[in-house]
Amino acid sequence: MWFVEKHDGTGFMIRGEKIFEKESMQKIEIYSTSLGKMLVLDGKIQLTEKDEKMYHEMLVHVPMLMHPSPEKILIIGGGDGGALREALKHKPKEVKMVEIDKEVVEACRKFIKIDDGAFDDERVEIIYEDGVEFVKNCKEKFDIIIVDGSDPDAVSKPLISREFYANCEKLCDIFVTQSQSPFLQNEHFEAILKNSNVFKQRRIYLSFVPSYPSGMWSFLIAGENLAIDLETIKKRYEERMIKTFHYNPELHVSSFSLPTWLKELIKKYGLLC
Ligand code: SPD
Repeated sequence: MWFVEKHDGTGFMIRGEKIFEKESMQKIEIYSTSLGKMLVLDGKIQLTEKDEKMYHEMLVHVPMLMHPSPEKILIIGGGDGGALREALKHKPKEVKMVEIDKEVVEACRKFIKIDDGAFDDERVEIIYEDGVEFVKNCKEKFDIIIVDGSDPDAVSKPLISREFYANCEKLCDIFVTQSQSPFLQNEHFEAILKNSNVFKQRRIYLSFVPSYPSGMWSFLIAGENLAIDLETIKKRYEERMIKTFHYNPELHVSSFSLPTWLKELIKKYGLLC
């Protein structure tokens, strides 16, 4: 069968067989495809085995390497375990993962298995709770907060609200969230830019993720001071002995080089370019 994800008159097609389906708070589907196992939530592709590292490595290593010693990490979402797997490569003391939908974790553990044992790591605590409520009531501080939400249509919509960003800002040194396709999903992308102005400094960086709408994928990183140079990133990457498939320090720096139209758009919302 062909699975098709459509966006405003465009679409991404992939051939595969459905191997799992469940309706929980969202519709969870898992396919076996020509790009490996594929997770789909409410009709939107969340990962394929072939390109998930192009997303998870960029989501996680960019903020982690911008921090001198990331020891306490909070991941909101990330039920497939990909972000967790990457965060553990920095040898943090503890990682809390707050996932709203236990069924996603269970389905991914059974059928996708990209966590490489991360779910069972003794430094990891998985909390099944709404991330918005968690940060509202949280008294702990984190070095990094990583938001690995699904598309902000239903379940994940509160993860792009000003209230959520304001609560995260109080709790961490560096914040990062995936911020959709700036090319095809302007409504979501601009809502994220608008609502995140609670942070002192914000920047956008990009990765190419072929199975996501348009392939052009963005991340918003925020904190007190986001300045960093290539030499420092290289040194940290080597000292921490990080092994990656897609990420490297040169790509880290170049991912902040944005096309003119995107620079102009984000400048309107007061972000650094
Ligand atoms: N449809 C693209 C949505 C991308 C954001 N979610 C990715 C989750 C992978 N852990």
